[in-house]
Amino acid sequence: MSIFLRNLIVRYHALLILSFILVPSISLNAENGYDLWLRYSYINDSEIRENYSQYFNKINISGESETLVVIKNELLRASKGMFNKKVLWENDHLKAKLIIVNKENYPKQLEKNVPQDWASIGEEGFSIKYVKINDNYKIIIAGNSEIGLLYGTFELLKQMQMQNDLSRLNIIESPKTDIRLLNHWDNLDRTVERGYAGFSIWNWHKLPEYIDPRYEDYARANASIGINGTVLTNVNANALVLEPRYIEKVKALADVFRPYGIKVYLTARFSAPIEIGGLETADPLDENVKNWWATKTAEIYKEIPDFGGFLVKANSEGQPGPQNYGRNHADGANMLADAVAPFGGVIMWRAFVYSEHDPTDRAKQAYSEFVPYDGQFRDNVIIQVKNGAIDFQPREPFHPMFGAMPKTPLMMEFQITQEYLGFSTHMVFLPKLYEEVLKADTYREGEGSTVAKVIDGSLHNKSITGMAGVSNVGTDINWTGHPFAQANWYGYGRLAWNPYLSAEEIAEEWLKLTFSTNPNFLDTMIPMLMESREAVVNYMTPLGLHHLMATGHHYGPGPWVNDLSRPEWNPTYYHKADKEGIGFNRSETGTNAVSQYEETVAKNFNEPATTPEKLLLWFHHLSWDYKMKDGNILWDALALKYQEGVNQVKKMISTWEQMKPYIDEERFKEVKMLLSIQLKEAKWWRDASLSYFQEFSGKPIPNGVPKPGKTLEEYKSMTYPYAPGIRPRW
Ligand code: BDP
Repeated sequence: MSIFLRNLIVRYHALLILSFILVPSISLNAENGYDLWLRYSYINDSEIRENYSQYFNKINISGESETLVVIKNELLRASKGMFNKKVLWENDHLKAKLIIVNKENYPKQLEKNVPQDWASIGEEGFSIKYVKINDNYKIIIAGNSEIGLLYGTFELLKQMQMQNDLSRLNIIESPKTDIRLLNHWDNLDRTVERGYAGFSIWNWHKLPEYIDPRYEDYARANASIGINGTVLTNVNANALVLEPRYIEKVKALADVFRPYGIKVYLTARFSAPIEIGGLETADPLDENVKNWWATKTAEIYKEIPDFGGFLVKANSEGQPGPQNYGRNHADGANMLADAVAPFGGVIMWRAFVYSEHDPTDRAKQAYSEFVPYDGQFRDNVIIQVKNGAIDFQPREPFHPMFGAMPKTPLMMEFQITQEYLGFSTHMVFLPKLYEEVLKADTYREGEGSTVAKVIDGSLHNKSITGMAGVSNVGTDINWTGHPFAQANWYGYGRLAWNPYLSAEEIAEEWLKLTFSTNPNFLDTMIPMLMESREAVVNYMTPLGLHHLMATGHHYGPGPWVNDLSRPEWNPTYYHKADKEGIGFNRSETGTNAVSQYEETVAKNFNEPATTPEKLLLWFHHLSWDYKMKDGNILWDALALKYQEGVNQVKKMISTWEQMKPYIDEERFKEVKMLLSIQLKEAKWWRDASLSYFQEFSGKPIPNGVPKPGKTLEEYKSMTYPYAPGIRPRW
């Protein structure tokens, strides 16, 4: 029996004994969550500890660079935490137990004994091999670049933290996308649009001199999951960040991040040439405008030679853009692309556009505005598309643009911050949402044309690929507000690296790294995480309903709102409840948004019978008496779904109670309190929504669902002027 298996069994037994006899006496160290998934907690099992720590007695790293220093520091930190031991460095690779080496320094002798497949390791990838050379077991981490070595080191440390069997290590990994970004919606005044974890971690006021140690920990955390870029500023951009006084601050951050393989990017306000450049126009075809951007870009690259490029939100929600000058998105994007091209920069041009002047279904507008320009964008432009056509709802069908622009690179934009999913109060494991979208089949090149294949570029052979996640990071001690919101940052990074990973394996990894490798804990918590996303869909927007939240801050239910100046800002625009029924008719008999999908997909979505019930009301307006697959009428099914969501949260609470023995008290209590708020809010969503929809259905609340505790008027009168994350006025 392998040591590994034996240890597992021993631990199982120990656990049984513990959970029956010793539970009250266990005390786990309080943790505030700052260390994220890089806790390197002490390994109590002496056999495993000794087995792992032998590799830290003789580590050989050849070469000198900032990234190698980062690698060494991480090894020191991990060794101190996991074994309470120092690291011993070994100059002779023949004597070393752990060798970390790039292609350039790879010793001839090793090449003979342990050949590497450098091509499949790729520019940012790595291999980790457990090998026997002259009767000695060694681990070799190899990469073409030092960043690859850094990723490989983090992978080895992850394997150890998960207490995996090292003798099985034979990994070759390389990222499947090129640009793996966090998008910070952070403002220069340190507020964070849709941020629920405190203020922005960028302390603009004290930069460039004062380097908060958090910057480095942020970089470590990101590098450990393969994130290689960060857009520092809000998509609702402020031109000031392009002024020299801010560029020097951005440079200071770039210098901190560089050794971690992380590039900085900025958002570009399209009207910056007017606002800070003194020009009279920002017309992308105007020579002065082109020159202004070219000069500005050169100025940035002079300070930050590896600056990544610009992210642009144009002609959307009041932001300026090329259409202000009668130009199109390609004109705008290409002008900026020309400015950054000499320096190897990219332009990420967002497809999140909709206009109050366009009376067509909001869900159709991005596709209509972009698809006709397929093939007209420069090579260094990538279009950044949200996962769904409306706006980061708890559930949306995949965006019809995916797969529909074969000649243009498209990158995914997911939201990690939980704007529409309970802020940082609700436990919602978002990799489940991401996975659903990535696995969706666009059918654009026949069956199996998944969104993941669009994103990794394999469907249409793209030269640049990427993924962006709207960050949920702030100044809260645990970074993300809810301890479980860390899982969404982690899971996003893992999927940006490999969009084919399953949500379940991510849940397992994250739980092991963040809480415990105890099998009882994992067997209970993995299913809980996996279900948490469906729970929030059920208690907020079941059966394909969407955009029902209150105005502005988006906190809590507001399905009744119908007095906002722009029709498509009103929830009533989306649910269209009336005496006849509920739902948005996007079929051929309605707005025909289904026609933007490939024929097979469109055909399914066009008919209620072939539309998945979880998306039913996204595509169809159906009678309250419509018969669902289980025989219930729609009204009853809707009410029961709301109740199911509430029940799921109740179950989460009792599951969490059982996890007490495995969690330190601080995080246990924190999550417990948050779950009780989640339950309160889940009930609020159910009761307020059903009271309102009942006005139209005229039907009784079905058995099994309690009657709402307040009148509809009372729900409507609840206001929350100081709910967090609201978009500041500017
Ligand atoms: C919406 C947010 C808004 C953002 C916008 C965007 O409510 O704050 O500015 O998306 O993505 O989800 O541009």
